[in-house]
Amino acid sequence: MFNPQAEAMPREELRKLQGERLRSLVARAYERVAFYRAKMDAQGVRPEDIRGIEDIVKLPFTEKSEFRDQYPFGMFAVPMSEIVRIHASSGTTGKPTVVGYTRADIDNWAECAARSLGCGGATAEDTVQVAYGYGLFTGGLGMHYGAEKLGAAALPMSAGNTEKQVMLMKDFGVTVLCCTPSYALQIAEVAEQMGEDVRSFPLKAGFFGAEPWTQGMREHIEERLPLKALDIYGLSEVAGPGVANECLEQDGLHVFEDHFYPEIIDPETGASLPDGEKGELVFTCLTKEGVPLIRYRTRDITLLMNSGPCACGRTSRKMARLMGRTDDMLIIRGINVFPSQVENVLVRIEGVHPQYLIIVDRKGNLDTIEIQVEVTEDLFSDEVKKLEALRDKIHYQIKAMLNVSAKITLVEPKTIERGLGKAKRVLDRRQRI
Ligand code: DLL
Repeated sequence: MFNPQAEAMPREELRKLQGERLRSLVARAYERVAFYRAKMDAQGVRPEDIRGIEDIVKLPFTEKSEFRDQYPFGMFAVPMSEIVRIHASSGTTGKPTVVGYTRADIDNWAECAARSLGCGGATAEDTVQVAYGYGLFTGGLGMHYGAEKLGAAALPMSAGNTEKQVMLMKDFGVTVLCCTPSYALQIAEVAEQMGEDVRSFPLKAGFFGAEPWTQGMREHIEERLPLKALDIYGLSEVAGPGVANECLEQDGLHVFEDHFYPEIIDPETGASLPDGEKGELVFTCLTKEGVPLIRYRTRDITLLMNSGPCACGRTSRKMARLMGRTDDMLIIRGINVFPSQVENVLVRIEGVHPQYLIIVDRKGNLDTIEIQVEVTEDLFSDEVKKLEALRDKIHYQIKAMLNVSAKITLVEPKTIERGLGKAKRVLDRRQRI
């Protein structure tokens, strides 16, 4: 364990700590963030009403759309002089949700990412290849700081350039790999194509997340790469990777509960559900300074396990592998994509109808995305050159908005199926093994 005192803390002591931290979080949020003050006032709850962690249910939820409406810095609780890093995650429209971190926030996040690595047995002896993207996305920098905090050697590869990933993995004797599960498979395949005997590499653990995957996928990866494939969960609004992580038991993800308090609610009614019941995962960031987060609805579906103490010795509650989402967010090559973002682009382009179909598939191990778009009658009978220019324009604007390269197919007017009820905008053909 990276931090046995925190990770194996007796439950009662943990509850007390959570209560203290919640009190101070709520007081800070109420005093410094107009958004929280207004929401708490509307609900008739005051900071003094929060005495222990059990009082958390009195607090209002925070929705992703509300967070985004505060763009860019409305959720910040400290002056910019105290912010040392900014990340952002895509929202349902063009504007992302923006998260600012104080130095203490970065330290706490690095601590949790280091604990995550520790869950897989990583230590200061290890070399950690970070093949999550570096940038506004939290994957790369999150695991990078975690590896450094652990005292391991961080190898900041970012995603892509797979042959080089394989070469350095071999030459540097990399022992720990961090990337999306689909990219892990891609690395294995490219290594095989390069004639490398990847099974003889000294890898021992992989921390795979940022997109949904399954037990079957884990078996696939573990057959190809000589490592334990572990599930790592996180989201930018809460911190980034390292909110929860599987230990070597590979049976549920330990939530780092002294920083991130989890709840499961009924997504329809908002009622709290007991451990063992499936519902929407909600997080409160007990220690966050830059952007305090209270009862944030993640839209992720899972359950908190009631399996009792874990054989690894950690006392925190475990959540099950994610089982889906309550909204329509797609994750394509680790990037969050909302169909409404595509629509927002299309409605602004002349010559197309906002009738479209997003087809997501998987070629080899990589996600592909095709967007079929209906063009207007006039344009359809026009010259090929014009159609090509239109296609390029859509491709460019989609790329600028989503940060994903999509294949654009222009189709004749009225060819995209119209349903009677909700339009079916997405065809997800990916087989999750
Ligand atoms: O994906 C942070 C992260 C980076 C997690 C690297 C793990 C590893 P966002 O881009 O804000 O942050 O996307 C968050 O991704 O609400 C889930 O729907 C999904 N997600 C994250 N981890 C997992 C996982 C990062 N292990 C959204 N399994 C979340 C399934 C995951 N889905």
